[in-house]
Amino acid sequence: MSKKILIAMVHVKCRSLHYPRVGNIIRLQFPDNLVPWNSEWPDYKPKDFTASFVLGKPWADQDVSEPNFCPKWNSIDGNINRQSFMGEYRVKDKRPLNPVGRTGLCGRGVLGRWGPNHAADPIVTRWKRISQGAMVIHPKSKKNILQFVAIQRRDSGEWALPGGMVDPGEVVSATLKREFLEEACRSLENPDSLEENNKIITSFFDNGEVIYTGYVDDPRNTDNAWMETVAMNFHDDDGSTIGAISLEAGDDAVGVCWMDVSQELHLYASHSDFIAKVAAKHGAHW
Ligand code: RP5
Repeated sequence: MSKKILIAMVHVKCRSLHYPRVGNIIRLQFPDNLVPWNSEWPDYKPKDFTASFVLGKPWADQDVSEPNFCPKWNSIDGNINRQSFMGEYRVKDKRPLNPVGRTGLCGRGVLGRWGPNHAADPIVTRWKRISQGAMVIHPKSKKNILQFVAIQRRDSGEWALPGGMVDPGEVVSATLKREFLEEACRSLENPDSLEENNKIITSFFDNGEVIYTGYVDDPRNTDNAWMETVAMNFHDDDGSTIGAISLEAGDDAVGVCWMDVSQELHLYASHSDFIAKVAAKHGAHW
């Protein structure tokens, strides 16, 4: 019988020295072997940080010390999903523990929810073609080149998928479509062509395939708050629908483009891993 080898996930981007978006918050630095909670580190005492702009926001939880804050961990809590794709997470001293392990910072950082913060990432793809319509073949791999819609994030300047947070009570399919329109396709909201565009988009977003569900190695993660996502691929094989529309950045995006898929990509958080899966699924150049 073949033995199953389990490789523990080690997060990297959420252990960088400087915590993002806020000045001068430093994470404790440590080697990979100390990431899992079951690695002995009795003196582990990272900085406790929750950004002041998070407090009191309608999209954020209250502090765990508030007597009237009684979240139902590991459950659907009213219209907030506090379940993790990673299984049941532990709660210590009233705070959920990051299922991957230590990050060198506790509190919520800039994230709104204690525990999982759920997002959705649309991976919209088409084949790269020359203007006459023929597909472009990569000279080395001899495989067709896939392109996906990438946005440039306003907060870090990094290129990323046009994903976003799932609103309380929102179904993931609605988040995927909403975030794509807000961040990459502002032009489709033009009132003159809204009805026609809505038809194209609705049928396009009806046919997606789940690529990944789970933890995201997001630079904002902490020991007590982390990102999880559902990444879905929506593919325009002949480039005639979404593949033909003009992109326009909006909301939290300052740039948008059709980006060639290859292993040279350096994207935000774990997004390159999702793109690698999509390339393999389509047998595209990587
Ligand atoms: C990432 O953060 C997810 O994969 C998703 O792309 C994104 C959601 O956060 P915002 O873009 O709304 O900040 O972890």
